[in-house]
This record gives sequence, C-alpha cells and structure tokens, in this order.
Amino acid sequence: MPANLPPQYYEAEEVYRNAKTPEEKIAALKEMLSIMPKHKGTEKLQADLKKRISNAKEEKKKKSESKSTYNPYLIDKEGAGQVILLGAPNVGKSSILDSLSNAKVEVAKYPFTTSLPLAGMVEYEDIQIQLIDTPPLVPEDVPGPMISAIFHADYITLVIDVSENDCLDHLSEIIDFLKKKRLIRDEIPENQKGYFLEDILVIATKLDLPGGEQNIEVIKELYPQVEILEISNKNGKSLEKIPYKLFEKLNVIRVYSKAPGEEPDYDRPFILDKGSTVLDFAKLVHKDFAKNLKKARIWGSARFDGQHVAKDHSLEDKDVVELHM
Ligand SMILES: Nc1nc2c(ncn2[C@@H]2O[C@H](COP(=O)(O)OP(=O)(O)OP(=O)(O)O)[C@@H](O)[C@H]2O)c(=O)[nH]1
Ligand SMILES: [Mg+2]
Repeated sequence: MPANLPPQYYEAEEVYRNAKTPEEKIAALKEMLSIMPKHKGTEKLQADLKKRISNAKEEKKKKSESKSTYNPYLIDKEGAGQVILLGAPNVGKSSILDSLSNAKVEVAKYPFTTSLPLAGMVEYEDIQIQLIDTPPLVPEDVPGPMISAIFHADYITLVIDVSENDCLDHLSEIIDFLKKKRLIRDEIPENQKGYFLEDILVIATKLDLPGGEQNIEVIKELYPQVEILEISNKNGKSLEKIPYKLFEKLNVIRVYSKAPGEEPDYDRPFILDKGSTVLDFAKLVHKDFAKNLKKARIWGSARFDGQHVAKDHSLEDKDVVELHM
C-alpha cells in the first residue's frame, strides 16, 4: 500500500468498508479512485479499485435482476423529478405529502407511523413533481434499502419540527449522516452524485406552535448556508411555497415543442436539466431529430420571437422550440 495517499482517501475507504449496498460501494470506490494520485506507484492500487468497481456493478446488476431482492424503498421516477423528504420521527413529513398531494398518507400523533416510502404527485403550474414520504430517519439505524432510495432520488429535503428543542440535534445528526454517506459534500467529484450543504432545503414545520422562531434563529447561525422554509401543516402557513421551491431546487426547465405552422403544444412540457441546449431538447423529442437537426427557431429566451438559433443555444424555462430537420 503506497504511503502517500491523502487523508480523504482513507475517509472514502472507511465509507467503502461500511457500505451496505452496491450503489454505495460504487460511489465510495469511485471517490477513492478520483482522490488517489495517479502515478506508477499507485498503478496496482488503481487497477485493484477498478476491479472492485466492476465487481460492485456486477453485484448491482444481479440484485436488480433477481426478484427476491425487490426493494420496496425504491420508487420508480415519475413527473419532472423525484424529491425525497427526510427527517426524524413525528416531524410532519407525512403531513406535508398529505397536504400537497392526493396520496393516501398515514398521519398520526405517535412517532414511527410511516414504515415504507410512499410517493405522491405535487402540482406546480403545468408539471407534476414526485414527492416521497419516508420512514423516520434515525442515523444509527438506517436500513440499506433506504440508503439506496436516498441515492436514487433527484433531490433531498430535510424536515425538522422546530417546536421541539431536539430539532437542532436531529438536524446536525442527519446532516452528519448524509455527509458520511457522501450525499452532502464539500466537493463533488465529476460524474458523481451529491449536494452541497448550501443547496439543501430545510422545511421547518409546526410554526403554529411556540418555540419555533427561536430554534430557527439558532439554525440560521449554525448553518448560514442552508435555506429554511418555515411552514405549518396545521394552519397552512407557506405550504403553497413548497411546490415552487421544489421545482427551483430540481434545477430543471420546461420546454414546449412546436411544429412548423402550428400552435405550441403547451399540454406536454418536456423536462430538461437547466443549461440544456437545443440539441439536448432534440434528443429528447426524437433521436432522428437530433441526428438530422438542421435549424431551430425559438420563442422565449431569444432576442426576438421565432429567432433562428444554433444547436448549442442554451434554453430557458418555458421556451418554445420549433425543430427543422
Ligand atoms: N401543530 C402542528 N402539528 C403538526 C404539524 N405537522 C404535523 N403535525 C402533527 O405531528 C404529528 C406527526 O405528523 P406526521 O406527519 O405523521 O409526522 P411524520 O414525520 O410523518 O412521522 P413518522 O412517520 O413517525 O416519521 C401528527 O399528529 C400531525 O398532525 C404542524 O405543522 N403543526
Ligand atoms: Mg410519517
């Protein structure tokens, strides 16, 4: 073992040793590989890591093929993006899903009511965002499949009950847990998943009860970089802000297609990552379009309506695009 590996390597190795699922193993191994200095002295180790990555991928494939390892925690994605709600017992996660969707959610006074993740669709203007309610997250006892579900989601939102003083401990324990699992990072290696702490949305619940404001002040001091949305599931305070916030955090845009000489098709928005180009849109519409694309006209982000733009023109939310083959 070469002695000149940076400390981050050993941290990632520790994550690897504790990994429960192939997804976690792959993420940790990739991180070890990206951290490791690349020179002759580490060639053997690099090869060994690549071998272990391919073994973990094989394991992942086998798992997904065998029905016996069906994971009820993993919910197929639908709509514009999948957002998973995470938080301690009884903080109001299920109540949020109940308020914002038609999902049949179980809400109760006692903790540990929710035993498996449950999805509901939340409307935001002309799109639907998939919101997932989860069983309470207790960092020292998170089942492997739950970790896979967190990796699977497009965005994580932390829910805390600010009427309880232990919300501060819960928040820091959950953030530490997500950091340990490399879901919240200080730096994100290329081609890997993770969020910066400053991207995280915290939904603070039970603002109708006393004590909330003081706890929020403390959280703002401890975590000046996180965004806190203050709500109440009881009196409805700021619930209407959640769909827009989730849309914003998903970092996606809506693009409408238009056939030449026809009206735009506003009924079927295409969802693309922010920063996508006309060519990315064409690929999504049809692979032949992408191959044979000659020109495009757009309405919205162009200087004037119907302007001809190049394939690499960056699209904005609500652009209308007419593709010409
Ligand atoms: N006063 C008040 N009570 C709330 C609010 N949100 C949720 N509750 C109550 O808190 C209790 C727990 O709510 P749930 O939505 O079941 O909480 P949960 O986080 O899903 O709980 P687990 O499934 O056990 O993790 C219920 O009695 C809710 O009615 C709120 O904003 N204000
Ligand atoms: Mg619940």
